[in-house]
Amino acid sequence: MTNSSDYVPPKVWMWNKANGGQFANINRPISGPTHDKELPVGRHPLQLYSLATPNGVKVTVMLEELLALGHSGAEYDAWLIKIGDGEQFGSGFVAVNPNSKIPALMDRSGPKPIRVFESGAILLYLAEKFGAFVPTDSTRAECLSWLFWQMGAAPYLGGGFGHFYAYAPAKIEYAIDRFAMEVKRHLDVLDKQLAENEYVAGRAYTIADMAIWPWYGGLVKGVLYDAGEFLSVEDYRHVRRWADLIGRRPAVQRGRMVNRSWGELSSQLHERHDAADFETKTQDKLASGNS
Ligand SMILES: N[C@@H](CCC(=O)N[C@@H](CS)C(=O)NCC(=O)O)C(=O)O
Repeated sequence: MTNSSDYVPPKVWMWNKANGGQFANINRPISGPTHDKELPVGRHPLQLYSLATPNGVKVTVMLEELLALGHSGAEYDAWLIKIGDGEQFGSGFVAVNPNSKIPALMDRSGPKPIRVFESGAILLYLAEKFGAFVPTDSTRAECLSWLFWQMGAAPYLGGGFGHFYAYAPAKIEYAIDRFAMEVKRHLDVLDKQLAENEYVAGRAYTIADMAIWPWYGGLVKGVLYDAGEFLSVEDYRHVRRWADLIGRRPAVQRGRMVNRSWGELSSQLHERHDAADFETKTQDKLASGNS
């Protein structure tokens, strides 16, 4: 790879497969499937194909919250998609999300399956389907504004800051500075909002909190990119107060475990097909033969 300071872009960009750093094996400039592979389908109305990254956790938290509220129609099978192995490029997955990214949801509760992709769209779809976690009063606009704020902001945090701070093959000061500045601005925006409001959109816990918490909650608790000290996250005390509040919710604690394939074995529930799986199917239990 050319040193960033020597690099002069050619007239026409060409795909150099060796250039992509940590994600070289999965990043491609073209869309569509690379191989034929049907997706599994379980017995529940909702089929989720995902991984416990922040975007994936948004949806599993929502599903666990809906179940905790008593919405049995939100029962779901969660299937693990190993994006590092390119499973998002299987033909079955691409049919659910042509953009080849987790999370992807298939709603099989009606006569015709409905596909939903993009985590924000999935949250809103489920909120409207079950009439929960999205306000119907004057605070609805606030909730949707923060939901879409997150969808626009997260690529700067993940694809920008996280990529250049944690994953890029070289530490490029310009890129890290640019995105650290933007991410700190995001944290300041949130901190001011949460100084005045218990939850992001006001008094009620909504899909805006579920969308923002896995990213910015993780960041202020120092678990994302190991960047807590670098970004002085202690300064954002209102975001930290809120991150703890959300993190204490039992449904959030369950949602974090679903489709998780790293960390403590007891925190990894690779697939979720039943509420009892949290007790019996985590990786520590499976390893000890207690399934
Ligand atoms: N805007 C999308 C982003 C989804 C996304 O970036 N997913 C990542 C994991 S967090 C992914 O599937 N990456 C696989 C790839 O890029 O090939 C959403 O919110 O659903």
